[in-house]
Amino acid sequence: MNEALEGFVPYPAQIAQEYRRGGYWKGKTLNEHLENWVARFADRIAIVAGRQRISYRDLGMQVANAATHLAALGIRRGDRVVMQLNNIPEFIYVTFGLMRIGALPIMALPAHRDTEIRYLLEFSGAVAYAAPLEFRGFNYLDMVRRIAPDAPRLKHLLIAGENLPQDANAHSIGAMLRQPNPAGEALVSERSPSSSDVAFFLLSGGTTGLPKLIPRTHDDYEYNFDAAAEVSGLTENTVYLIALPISHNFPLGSPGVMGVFSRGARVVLTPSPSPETAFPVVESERVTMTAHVPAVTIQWLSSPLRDKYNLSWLQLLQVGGSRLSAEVAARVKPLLGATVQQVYGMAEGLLNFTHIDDPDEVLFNTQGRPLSPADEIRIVDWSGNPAAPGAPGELLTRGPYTIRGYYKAPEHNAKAFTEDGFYRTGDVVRLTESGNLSVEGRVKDLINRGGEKISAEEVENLILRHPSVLNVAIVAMPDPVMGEKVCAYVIAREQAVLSLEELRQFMDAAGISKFKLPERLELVERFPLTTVGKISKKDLREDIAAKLRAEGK
Ligand code: AMP
Ligand code: DBH
Repeated sequence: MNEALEGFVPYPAQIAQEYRRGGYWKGKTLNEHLENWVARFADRIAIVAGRQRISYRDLGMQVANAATHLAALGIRRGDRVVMQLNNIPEFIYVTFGLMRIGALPIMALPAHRDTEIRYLLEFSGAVAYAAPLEFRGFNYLDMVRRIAPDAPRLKHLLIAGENLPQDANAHSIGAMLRQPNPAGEALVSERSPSSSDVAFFLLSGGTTGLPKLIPRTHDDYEYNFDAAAEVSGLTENTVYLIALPISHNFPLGSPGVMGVFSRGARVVLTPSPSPETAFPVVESERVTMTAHVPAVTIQWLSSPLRDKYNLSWLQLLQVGGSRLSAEVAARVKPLLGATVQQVYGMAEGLLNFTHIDDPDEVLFNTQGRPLSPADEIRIVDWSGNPAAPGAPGELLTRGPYTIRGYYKAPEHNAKAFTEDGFYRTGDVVRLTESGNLSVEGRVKDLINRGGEKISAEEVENLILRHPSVLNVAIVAMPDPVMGEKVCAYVIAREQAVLSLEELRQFMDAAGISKFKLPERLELVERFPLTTVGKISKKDLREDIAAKLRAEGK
C-alpha cells in the first residue's frame, strides 16, 4: 500500500532491507504484536481508568470488536480518520481498531480547535472523526458539525459519551462496543495492512503555523517503543501514568502506552497531570513511572499536596518536550523520590534518553543520547559543515524510526530533509564529553539584537537561578532600533517581588554580556501553553508586541 498512499515518502528499499536484516524491523503489524501480547498476558491488567480495570484479554476483545464495527461502517484500508479522543480507553480501542483494518488515525490533540481540526480534515481528506462528546467544558460534536461543510469527505462521527443528540452520522463508541457486529467480521481480514505500511500520523508540534502530518509505519514505531521500553527499564511490574495527552508521541510510544503493553505492564489513565488529579491516582494505583513536560514537573515539585499523598511508589520520572533546567532536575529525587530521565524526542522520530545509571552530572545537565545504534546524527554549523567537536550546531538525523518526509509536503520536505535523507531538526545541540547531547536552543529561538544573537535558553537558565523565580520564558520583542530586544516573562515564587532592575543586577553580577540582559520584565501567573503543554513562545511574542503597540512604542 505504501506506493498507493500518495504523498508518503517511503524509506529507500535498500535501507529498509538493512533495518530488517539488522533486526530493527520485525516485519509484523502493530495489531499482530497486540495479539501476541493479549495471548501472553491475558489475565493481567492492561488499563486502569477510574474504576475500570481492563485485562489484556478484554483489551483484545474490545479492539477486535471496534475493528468489525469500523469495517462495517465502510471505513477502508488507507482511509484517514482524525482522532481527538482524550485519555480514555476508547482512544486505545479505536486506534488499534482502525489500524487493524489499515485505516490511518491522525493523532490530533484534545486542545485543538476549529482552525486545526478543519485543516486536518480538509488536508487529509478524512472520512471519519473520533472525539469525546465533551471534555473540559468543550463540545467536540458541536465543533465538528460547524466544520463539516468544509470537509466533503467526512462521513462518520465516532463519539465517546452517552446520550448523544440525534444525528444520522454520529455513532456512540460505547454503544458500538457493547455489541458484536458479525457483518464486519469478513471485511476485517480483507483489509489487513502490512508492516511497512503507514500505521498512523503524528503531528509536528511546531509552535508556529499549522501542524504537519508525520507518517509512522508499523515497523518503525514498534522498534521505537520497544527500544524505549528497554532504555527506561520497563518491566511487567511497571505502572505507568498517562498524564500528558495520550495521542502525543511521548506518552504514546516513548515508551508510553505501547511500550507498556509490550511488557505486559499496566497503564493508568488520568484526564490531567495536575497534582490535584494525578497525586491521588499515584497513591492509589501505586504508579511507578510517568512522563512529564518540564512545566508539569515544576508544578509537581512546588505543590503543597506533595505531603498529603504517598508518592513513594514513583521510581522513574521521564521529562521531555522542552529543556529541563539542571536546577529543577536536581530537585526531582529529593522531593519526589524518583530518578529523573531526560527525554529529548520528536514526533518525526529520533529519541534521546539519559540512562538510569548515569551520574547526576549527565542526568541533570544533558538530554541524553540516541536510542538506537542505528541512529545517525550530524551536528552542523551555519554553512552545513560539521561543527567543531563540542561546539553547538544544528542536529541532523536519520535512522530506523525517523521519517523520510512529511505527508504530502514536497516543498517543505525539500527544505526539512537533506538530499541523503537526514531530517533537519532545527535544534541547536552540543555533544558533551560524556557523549550526550545538550539542547542549546532552536535554530530560530535566537533573539537578534542588532546583530547580536542571544540564545533564549542561555538567558533563561541564568534567570532560573534567581531565588524569586519559579519559571521563565525569554522572547524577542520588536524594537525600532535594534530590531529585537530581550523580554523576560517570569512566574515569581509565592509572595516574591521582583523588579527588572533587580533581575538585571543579579544577572550582571553572575557575569553575562550586557546585551543579553532583559530590557523588559513581565510578571505573569502562568504561561500560555501549546496543545501538548509546552510554553507557547508564539503567544508570548504576540502578547508583548500587542502591549508595545498599545503603549505607542
Ligand atoms: P514536536 O515537534 O512536538 O515533536 O517537538 C519536538 C521538539 O521539541 C524537538 O525538536 C525539540 O526542539 C523539543 N524537545 C523535545 N524534547 C526536548 C528536551 N528534552 N529538551 C529540549 N527540547 C526538547
Ligand atoms: O517534544 C516531543 O515531541 C517529544 C518529547 C519527548 C517526543 O515526541 C517524545 C519524547 O517522543
